[in-house]
Amino acid sequence: MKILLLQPYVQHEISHMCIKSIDKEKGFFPPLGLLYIATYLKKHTAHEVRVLDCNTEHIDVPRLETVLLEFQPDIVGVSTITHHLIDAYAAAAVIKKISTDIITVFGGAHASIYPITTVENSNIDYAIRGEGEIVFTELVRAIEQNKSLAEISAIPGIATKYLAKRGLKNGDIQRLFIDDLDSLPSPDRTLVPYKKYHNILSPNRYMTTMFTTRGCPYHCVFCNRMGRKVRSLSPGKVLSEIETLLKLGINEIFFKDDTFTIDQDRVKLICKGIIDRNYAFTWQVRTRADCFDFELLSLMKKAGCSRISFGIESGDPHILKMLRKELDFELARNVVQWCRQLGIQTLANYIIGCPGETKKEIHKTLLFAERLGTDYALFFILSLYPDTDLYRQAMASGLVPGDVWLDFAKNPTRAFIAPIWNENFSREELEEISKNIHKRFFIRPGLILREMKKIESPNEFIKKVRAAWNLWQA
Ligand code: B12
Ligand code: SF4
Repeated sequence: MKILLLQPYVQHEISHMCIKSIDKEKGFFPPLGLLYIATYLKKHTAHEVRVLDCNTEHIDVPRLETVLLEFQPDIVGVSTITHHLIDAYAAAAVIKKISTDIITVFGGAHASIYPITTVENSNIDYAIRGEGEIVFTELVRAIEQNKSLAEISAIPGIATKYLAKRGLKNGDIQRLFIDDLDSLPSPDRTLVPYKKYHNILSPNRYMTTMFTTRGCPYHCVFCNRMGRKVRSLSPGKVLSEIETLLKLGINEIFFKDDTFTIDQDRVKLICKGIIDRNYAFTWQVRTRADCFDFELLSLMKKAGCSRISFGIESGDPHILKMLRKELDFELARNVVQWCRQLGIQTLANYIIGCPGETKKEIHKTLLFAERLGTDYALFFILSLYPDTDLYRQAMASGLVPGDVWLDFAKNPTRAFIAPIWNENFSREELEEISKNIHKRFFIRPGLILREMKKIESPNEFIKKVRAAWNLWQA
């Protein structure tokens, strides 16, 4: 059979939690979830598998129709987050317009929250809840073997119209996690034009993303992540994936794990491996500021780590407590200082518009950010994502009028506005505050001078000037 796995072209993202001027220049990351699934399928079956990232390849709906007519897939898997649902549904509609025989399967963060609601859409046959490598392969096998809808509906992790008609709810579908990550083949980046991916923070390099763990054990109330249980690739498997990437000419890796340094001993082994094997590339990680010691940081620097991104969230301890972030400010200050000493760049993410927050607390966050002195800082407006504790609190308190995300999942319209915690500020006020904070943080003579010194190429210079100009005009 022919299987197409696609990431739809995004034209109607429903909300931006960061100001658009920065968003515009940020670049694209490869569709890692689809690459994992495609590589697994190719290893375990003989089907013809293609991955299409419509965004980097500029394939809008009319062009998708042409691609579908040419490739003639039997099954199309679509990956989507809730925020891109309008475009994902448009892709499903065009697939079924070409032929109702093409089987459509949805997966990703959205289908994992709303599997039954997803299959209630007439253009979608199946939705997978959770990690898709094994279960999608099982589904493909079941389709190949002409299994009945009732038989397919008995496979854990799959939502079907059969189950929807029998009244099952979204939460009734089992959410699957893969325990042994080493059993998965490393995602084959050559299935997409991997040299086209770029990011404002690495404008002149061949970059890619990588995951060495899945899941996060912390309990931040605003977050929806890949499960609480942390599962890790062994250091050996991480190193062999890195080696493959280097052979492809990739020279920058963004480790996108929720908390890369959650197991410090494992990271030390990875760093020692990179150093011993003389792998030459730069890399950056996302993690918490309290999962470090100086020895680990020094080793990371020696192994090529160039930037660390932390979720600090707030400069006010009461707000942090309410967010259940449990972050030690003192440790965060130490880590940023160690990074400066070692020459590792730092990026801190903050959130404004939290429950109970007034201008006083926001000002405290800004002052904290300035004093902390990370190289970059982003101030996001708190968005109440579906399936998070904070969203449930907002519904229970009446701040959000009912389950607006579920309504959107059933009937996505462009008029939908993602809910925020608007107890003390309107959306417009928060957008204005966010703009002003970014301007104050970024448009400082000291920071501009420092940025100029870091520029390595004319291309990088143009991108940074353009982003700064957009920010100035915002
Ligand atoms: C990296 C990342 C980003 C990156 C890159 C996104 C990209 N396009 O690749 C950046 C920083 C750009 C980003 C931006 C945003 N992101 Co983001 N991001 C993530 C993150 C941390 C990891 C995603 C990832 O690559 N995972 C690794 C792969 C292996 O896992 P996966 O993609 O989930 O795929 C697995 C399964 O989902 C499933 N699967 C996936 N697709 C398919 C398809 C089929 C057919 C099947 C069967 C299965 C399947 O199988 C895969 C393998 O196991 C997740 C949080 C998390 N930890 O998951 C949030 C997350 C996906 N992002 C989220 C959001 C909301 C956004 C933004 C809208 C935020 C904003 N507006 O400010 C933007 C959208 C921008 C954009 N154009 O994509 C939400 C989505 C929530 C939801 N309800 O859908 C998440 C879950 C985080 C959260 N806060 O809750 N993001
Ligand atoms: S915000 Fe970060 S630390 Fe908190 S639960 Fe989510 S992934 Fe974990």
